[in-house]
Parts: sequence; structure tokens; C-alpha cells
Amino acid sequence: MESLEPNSIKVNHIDPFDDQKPGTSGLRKSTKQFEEPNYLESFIEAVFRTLPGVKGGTLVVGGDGRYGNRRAIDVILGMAAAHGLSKVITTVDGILSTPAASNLIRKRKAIGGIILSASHNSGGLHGDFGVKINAANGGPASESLTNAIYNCTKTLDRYIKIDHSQISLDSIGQYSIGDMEVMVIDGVDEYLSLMQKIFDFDQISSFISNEFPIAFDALNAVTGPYAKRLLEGLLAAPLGTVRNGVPLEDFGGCHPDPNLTYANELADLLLKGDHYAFGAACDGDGDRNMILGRGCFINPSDSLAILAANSHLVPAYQNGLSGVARSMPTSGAVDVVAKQLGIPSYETPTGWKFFGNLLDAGKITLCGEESFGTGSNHVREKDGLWAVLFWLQILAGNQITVAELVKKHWSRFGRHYYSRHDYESISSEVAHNLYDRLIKILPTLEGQLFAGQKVTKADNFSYIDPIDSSVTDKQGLRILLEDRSRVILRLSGTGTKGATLRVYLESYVSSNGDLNQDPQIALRKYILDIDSLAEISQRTCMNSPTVIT
Ligand code: VG1
Ligand code: CO
Repeated sequence: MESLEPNSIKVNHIDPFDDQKPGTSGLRKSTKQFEEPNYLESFIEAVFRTLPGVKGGTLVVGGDGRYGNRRAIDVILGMAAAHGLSKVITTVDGILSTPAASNLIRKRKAIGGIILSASHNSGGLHGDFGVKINAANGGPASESLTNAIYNCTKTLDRYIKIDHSQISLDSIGQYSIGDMEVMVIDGVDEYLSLMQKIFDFDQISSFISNEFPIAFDALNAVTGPYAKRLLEGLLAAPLGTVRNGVPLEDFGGCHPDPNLTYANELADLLLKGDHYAFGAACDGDGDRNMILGRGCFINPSDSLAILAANSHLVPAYQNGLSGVARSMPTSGAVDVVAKQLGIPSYETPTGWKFFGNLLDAGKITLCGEESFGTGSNHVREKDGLWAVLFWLQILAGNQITVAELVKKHWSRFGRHYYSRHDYESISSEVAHNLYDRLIKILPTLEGQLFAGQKVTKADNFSYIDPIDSSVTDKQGLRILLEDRSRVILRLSGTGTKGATLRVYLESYVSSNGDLNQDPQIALRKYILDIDSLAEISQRTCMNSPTVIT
């Protein structure tokens, strides 16, 4: 029997953020932490008390299929009914990628969405779980909404829910909990229709059928069902094109992070083997992408620049781009393209939420981050499979291989040698001491030599939103050099174990310079100098980074 009266459950004071400000994408913690009694509930309560429009509103809920996904949907349904939502739209098996969720929120005029994912972090009982909150524009919650949710968690002492019988996510259906309607829809359909509006599928399909074999690795995460229907279905790529295509609760033990370290099986196929002409992988929740060609890896900063330079080949962008944006640590490659196209280029802090206002105001069409994130105004999230289709479309339009397209790009625009060095799971104390010390010495660097170049600016990046004038400061330590090279340091906001230090290295070579070096060699002097300046290896006791991109 359904009880229609909400139950009010008292909780001891819970601080889901452990006194830490939320990271770049909602709440992300170990799965075990989320299994603690009332932990998930307390956070969801804070969300429902804070998100505008809850009473009578529609909410989109789904996730990347990791362990905890179904239970979380069940909890959210009961709490949503108690808080007076009129409708929750969720999906078969609870499977909903982040970009598909963004699309649904926009199309169904929802007040927002809750995406159950810790993105590229590993999953399962011994991995991580996460809750991403998206707003009515389909994008990640703004700084002010995130802060309001965070402040609410600090005083919370009870939550409400309606006890209900379990709702089946096994197939499409319609249910009710009290006065609230629950729709279980297919989470893939509407996303596919959106892609068909953006790209010319016939052109891509005939290109890949003509001796251009492709491989896609879903890393046992959310993009499997989407990629199978897109690539093996609509584009008629051979069965087997999609690898690891069934979402598993623990991602089969994989770390669903599409980079050369964690997607190494695919990387080996493309970089060591010579059968495939194109390879791609997405992360846990489907918003990131890695692009590979035969024998070549595309740096995500270059990827954004190459997409921008060739965007006229995609039907949805054939009339030009209004502008582009990149996160601060992303290389300036896209800026060079924007200059030639005569369009503005914006620099934002790390995190997709900072692109939201620019996209909503029509100031930009494409945007991206060095962390394998690329997207456009079609949704308000980065979009992994969209990027894969974009690449295939511009390769088809140019009738060219990946390696040839990249070479052509560099010989036209010059090359930004770029690398990111991650030092993962270091002790928080060591990381913060290192970082705070560097903040103190930054002002003394200006005018001094670093890696043989004069430092023109050394600061902690601060951003003024061009649309609402909000200020976001302390977004990363920058050392800018007179030849446009940059070295940047940040502490990650998405890790769950200790701290992760990210070092971003960039140096520009014009089109008549040496375009064919190994980035680690081209960037060697910056790598050595930042190590001694910031005392990285000395303080972390690590001889090398855990991940090099
Ligand atoms: C990382 C990336 C950042 C990205 C964020 C969320 O953050 O660097 O560019 O926006 O993850 O990505 P950090 O703070 O760890 O560097 V994901 O795929 O959650 O949605
Ligand atoms: Co992600």
C-alpha cells in the first residue's frame, strides 16, 4: 500500500561535503560513503529545498549505470513525491548519459536534473559514486546554486519522503507516487534524434564503409547503448565496432576515463596496430571523448581547435560560429583559429558550468576543455559521442585521415605543444603546502626568468563572467612567459582520495617552426623548471606523474 503522507525522518547533522566546498561537478564520494544511512537522502533533501521550481515542476533523473544507480533513483522518486514535484522522467535501467540528460531537461522543460555519476572515476562497491545537479538550462548547477545547496546541507536535520512500492525500470512505463507522475522512457531515443539533426549521417556512413574502419570503446559505461545504436545501427558500422558496450555496475573493473593510461586497450589498437583508421572512447557518464587516428593521438586542446576550424562541414554549424570558449588551462590553439575566423574567443575557469551563460546568451557556439571535453550549443554539457560524430563528419568532408588533418591544421595555424601531468592521490597536506607556498612566491616571479624566458605575469586566475559579472577567483596558478608559453598548476576538485595536483604545460611554435617533436621533449625545460620551482618531486616523493596526457 502506498502511504500518501510524507514521512519526516530525523537525521543527525550530516555534512556531505566534509566541510569541503563542492567540486567542479556536484557531490562525488566513495560508494561506501554513499551507503552510509541517510547520506544520499540528506544531500537530495538539500537539493529539493534549494532548486527553484520544485513544487509542481518536472525533474529528469538517470545515471551512468554504476553500482548505486538504481537505489538512488528509488530514493529520489520517493523524496521528489514528498517535495511536491508533479513529474519525474527517468529511463529504462536508469541509463542516461550526461549530455542526453541535458537534452531531456531542455526538451521537456524540466526544472533541472539529477545525474547519478562520478563521471570518469571508477565505480562499484570499492569505487566512487556521485550526484550531479543540473539546472533548467540543462547545464551543471551554477556556482551560486551549488553554494546554496552546500549551505543548506550545513543546517539540515531532517528529510522527507513518501514510501512507495518499487518502480520497475526494466521497460518503458508510466506510474504514480501520490500525486506525482513517474515516466520511464528510453534514455537513448531523443539523443539520437538530436544527433540526426546536427550531422549528415549519410555522408559519415558512406565514408566509414569505404576502407575507414573505426573502433569505439565505451569502457563498460553509459555510452555503450548509445554508441551501438548510433555507430552500428544508424551509421551501419560493422558489429563489434563498439567494444565494452554493455554498462556494468563496476565498469568491469575498468577506470572509465578515456585517456592513454586508462583506455590503453583502445590506444594500443590505434597506436601499435594498423587495422583501424579511427578510434574513440568516452568516460563513465558519456560527456568526455578521446580521439585517436592510426598511429596518432589527438590532444583535446587541438581537437577543439580542429573542430572549430572545420565546423562549416557540419550541417548544424555551416552558417558559422558566433564565438568559441575554452577553459583557462586548455591550450590557446582554438584562440588562433578564432582570430582567423574573426570571432571572439573566451577564457573561463575549469568546469563546464562556466560555459553556460555564454551559451545561453548566444555568445559562443563551440567550447571545450583540455580534459577531453568538447561541446556546443546543442546541449549544456560536454558531449562525447557528439565529438566523435563531429570528427567523423570533418574527416568525411575533407576525405582525409586523422594524421593528415592534424598536420594540415598545424601547418596552417602553428602548433601548441601541450601536456598535462597529474599527480594523483597525494596527501592533502603535502598538496596544499606545495600550492600555498607557490601562491606566496608567485608575485616575486614577474620579470624574472623561467625556462629561459621572461615571466610576463604570474597570478591566481580570476574570472569575471561577461554576462552576469559574477566573480570567481582562485582558479589556478599561472606563469605566463613572453613567448606565449604557459605553465599552470591546479588542485583537482573531483578526486576522492587525498589530493590531485595538475600541472599544465604549453608552448607555441608557429607554422614555420618544428612541428613534429614529441611534446614531452618540446616541453622539457618547462617540466624541469616547474618541478624545481614548485618542489613537486621533492615534496610528493614521486619521480614522475601518475598520468601524462
Ligand atoms: C576535472 C577536469 C575538468 C572537468 C571536471 C568534470 O576537474 O579537469 O575540466 O570539467 O573534471 O568532468 P578537476 O577539478 O578534477 O580538474 V566530468 O567528465 O565530471 O563530468
Ligand atoms: Co564525465
